[in-house]
Amino acid sequence: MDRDETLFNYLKEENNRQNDGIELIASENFASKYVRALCGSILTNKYAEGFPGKRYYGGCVHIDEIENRAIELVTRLFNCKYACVQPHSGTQANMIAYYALLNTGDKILSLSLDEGGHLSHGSKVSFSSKYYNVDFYHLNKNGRIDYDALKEKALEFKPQLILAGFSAYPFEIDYKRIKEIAREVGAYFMVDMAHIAGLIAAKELTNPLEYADIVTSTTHKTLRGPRGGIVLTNDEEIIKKVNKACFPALQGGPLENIIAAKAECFYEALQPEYKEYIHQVKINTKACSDEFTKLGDLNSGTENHLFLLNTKESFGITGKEAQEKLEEIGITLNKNMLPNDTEKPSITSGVRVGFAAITTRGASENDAIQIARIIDGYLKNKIEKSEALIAVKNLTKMWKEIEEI
Ligand code: DSN
Repeated sequence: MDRDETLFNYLKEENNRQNDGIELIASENFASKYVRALCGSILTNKYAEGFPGKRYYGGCVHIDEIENRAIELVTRLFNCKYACVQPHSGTQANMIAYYALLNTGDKILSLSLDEGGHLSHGSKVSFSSKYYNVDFYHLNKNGRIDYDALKEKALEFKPQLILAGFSAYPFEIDYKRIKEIAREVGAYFMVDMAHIAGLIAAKELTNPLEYADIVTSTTHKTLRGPRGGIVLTNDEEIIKKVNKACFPALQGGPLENIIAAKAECFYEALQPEYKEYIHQVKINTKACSDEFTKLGDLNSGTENHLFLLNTKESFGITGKEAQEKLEEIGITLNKNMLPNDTEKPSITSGVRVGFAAITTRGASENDAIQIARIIDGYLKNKIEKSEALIAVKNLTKMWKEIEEI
């Protein structure tokens, strides 16, 4: 049987785009060829509803070995006792965590999307606000969590669950403080570490499992694995509820090809080279943010793998305009709401900049500085498009190539 050449041509074009561009989307990365091989492996052929040792299908002996290996590696990586590695995505992992711990209509206190939270943390367009009663805490004028106001809000709102862990928050989180507040109001403390899981694995940021009742994550951002989710905990009763929430309540057959790829990414994240990689991600992110500051461009600063750049103040254009203009020269990033943004989410006053992806390809601190200069020059109309395109090409041709399959 012939393959669909149209489809494979699209794949080739996308491969060229990934190799020729500067990828600054903070939630993206380039998974290893082993991770990608497992995603596309024969494991996709197998049905395995249930969990290791308790499946609804025969022939699961090797599937059980693979899923147990993923659990063993991820609990070692994050120094915790229990894991569910079946969630299909980060949003599914969050849905599973809520379903495990809450009843419909229970109260969740979280950070809103426009201040750095996530759709599944209670946005009005997400299931999370339809099935749960969500209120929000806020950032202070420096763009950091206002812990005193969070406490006040928790005492007044009396949530059953307090949620931390964000999509566009460039600073360390004081988990200890939030845990104390959660305990005071009798709430569960949940952390969605999707963005920073890799930095936690490499011990470059505090491990929330020391404080939280339940931790969710994706596996494809800084962790550099396949697209997917996980739920972790140190509580035996919670993992039982999580597994039941995952299957049969919310998901069907697990994607064992993806679970194998997750296991490979956990293995890779346990290696010394991964620690060096994450350390370099932090160095590159800070170097770029500092260079923008030197150039007079307003940005959030950073303590992790990302920062927010205020495009309105710095270049007189919205985040949407900046995103589109940079795409013309092969720089990909995303428009992002800034704290107290007056623009709509589809417009925004800034962009989010992250270094997990291109650091995997070998981008250095000097490259990160160079990238700030290209963006600044192009968005201030100080350099021509042709000149910017050459500068982008000169950088990307020095980096590791991403193979097509
Ligand atoms: N977590 C989002 C992001 O940061 O891009 C995607 O859901």
